[in-house]
Formats: sequence, structure tokens, C-alpha cells
Amino acid sequence: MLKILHTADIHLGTKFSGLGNKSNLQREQLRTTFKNVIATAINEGVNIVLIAGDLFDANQQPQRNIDLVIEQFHLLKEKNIPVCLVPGTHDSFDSSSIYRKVDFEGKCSNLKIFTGECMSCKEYPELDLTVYGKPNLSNRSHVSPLKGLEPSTSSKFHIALAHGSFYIPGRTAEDDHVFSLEEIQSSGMNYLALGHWHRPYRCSKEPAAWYSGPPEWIPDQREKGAVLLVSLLDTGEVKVEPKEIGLRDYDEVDIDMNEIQELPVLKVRISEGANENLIRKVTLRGLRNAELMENPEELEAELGEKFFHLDVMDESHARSEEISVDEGRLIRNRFVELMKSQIEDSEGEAREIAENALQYGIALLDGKEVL
Ligand SMILES: [Mn+2]
Repeated sequence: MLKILHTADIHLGTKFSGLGNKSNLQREQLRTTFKNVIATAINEGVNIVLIAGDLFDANQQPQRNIDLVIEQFHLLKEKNIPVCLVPGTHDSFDSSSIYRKVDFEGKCSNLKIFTGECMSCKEYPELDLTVYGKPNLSNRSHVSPLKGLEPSTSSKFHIALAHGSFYIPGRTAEDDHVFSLEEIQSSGMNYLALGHWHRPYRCSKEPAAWYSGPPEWIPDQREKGAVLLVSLLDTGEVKVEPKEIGLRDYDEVDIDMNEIQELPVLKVRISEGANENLIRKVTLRGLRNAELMENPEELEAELGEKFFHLDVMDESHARSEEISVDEGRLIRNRFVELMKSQIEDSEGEAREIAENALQYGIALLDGKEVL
């Protein structure tokens, strides 16, 4: 049996400018979580660590991040654990690549970085394993990161590293290092360790092909970070177990202001389930009572202490108290007349619906985005 830790998209050096005064803390957390990834590999007794691109957020890095990576790879070496990586889209193997500037392989003898322009491989006879990979040479490319992939040794296990987008018709940009299900299925691999999408995702069961997602929260991620613990059994069966490892969590809360009558209720709704490691994005929508006014920055300042970070976006609109005909706007006027007569002619729930329809219709005709 072969045990692997698969990670990707760590994005060391991310600026986190959207987190304001917490950006520094999250930059540090990324470093801490990277150390936890390596510690997890050691504690779980894996045979090899795979990093499927974007270890770094950019090819320009502070020396301390370079030192951190070398230090952590040395810890793996002490335990006789090899590590393989491919340059991704953020740390691509272009002319100014960090992998050209720093001789990581010279400093870490247990490290293999795939930098050959064509698909190449590294054999580990003691593990009966061959690992295949090809670097991303730039941020954008029409070339599949699986191009030229086929088993080329007599190893029992064959694993590929790739950084790019799994092809989903109509959803995948063509120059985003795209690969297809057919390429995965005809690859002859036992496992494909993927990077680029920022969440754990299985593209294929046979052979198993997974995105690990980042281990720690980075902007545009929608959940806690994780690594994948992958077991390749001698029977050929592959077991993949996501292990949550990130500290920060993220969620999004949409609040329909039609349902909120008072400010304290709004504050309770925003704060529900708050904790010091949660990054929350709140969007206020719909029509609100005109007297219920609060500036989003004030809500963020008052309630933000309960979170790691709180963003409040106000996309709601004040309910118009008096809707009158507006000279020169024929469609709007006709709509107001029709709805007012419908309100007069109806009662109960139907009347409520008609009143709401009048409010939404006017807001839409006035160019507001309320739906
Ligand atoms: Mn990435």
C-alpha cells in the first residue's frame, strides 16, 4: 500500500488586502498551516508528499517564505519522505520563476520539481512508484497539463501531478490549462493529484482524480482548507480522505430586508453563529423600511469584533412610502395605475402580494437591482 499527502494552492505570500488590519495575521496563518501540512504528512506516516502547483502566490517572495519551504522540506527529508511539485499558474515556470531563482532541489535532496517542457517522470523504486508532471509555463495556456501523459516505467503505481481546469462544457475558459475527462480516463494513472480549483473536488472515480483545494483560507475560497490523504491499495483500490486542516472558515449570508423590521433584529441575524475564526460576507437585499437605515461600515465596525473578518454589502433599497405618477414616464405611470387598482380590488394575502409587486416594480423601473 502507498500513502500520499496531496495538497495544492497554498499560495504562500498572499497579501490578503481585503482583510484590512487582519491581513498580516492571515499571512502568518498561511505559514503556520503550511507547517501543519508537513507535520500531518509526518504524523500520518505518508510515503510521499505531492504539491500540485501554486505553492507560492507569486514568483516574487520574501526570503522568509523561501526559507520556510526549505526548512519544512528538510523535516520531510529527516523522515525519508520525498516531495514532488509542479509550478502552477501563480508560480509558473516563466523566465522570472522562483524555481529558476532559487535552487530548491539543490538545497533539498528529497525534492523533485517538474520543470521539463514536456511531460517527464521521476521513479521511486523503493515505493514501486513513478510520478509524472509538467510545469505551467505561464499564467494562461491552451495546452493541457496532461499532454503526453502515459506510463513509461514498470512501476506498480503511477501518479500524475497537474495544475489546470477540468473541462466542463460552457464553464471552463479555453486558455485555463484545460484537461478533459477523456485524458484522465486514458492516462493509465492510478491517481491524478490536481491543483488550481480552490476546493476539494473529485473529477473522476476511475482512475481517481481529485483537486485538494488549498489547506488554508485564501480569497475566493468558500470553505475551510483541507489536504487529501490518499491510499493506493495493492488491490488497485484508491481511498481518498479529505482532512480539514485550515484554521479560518468562510461563509456568506444573504438577508432579505423585507423580513427585517428593526435594527436589533438585523444585528442578531448578521451575528448568528459568529466566531473569531470566521470570515463572513453579508449581503442585504430586497426592500427595506425607509426608517431602517444603517450604514454598512458602522455594522462592520460594531459587529466585526465577533468575527475574524466581516464584510457587509448593502444592495437593498428603501421602500417608497408615496408612489405617485411621474410626469413624462408613461410605462411607470401606467404600471402604478394598474397596480393601485389591483390593490384596491383585492384583500388579504392577494392585496399584500399586489403591494409588494408595486414596490418591486417601481424599484426595477427606477433602475434598482432588487431581485
Ligand atoms: Mn491557485
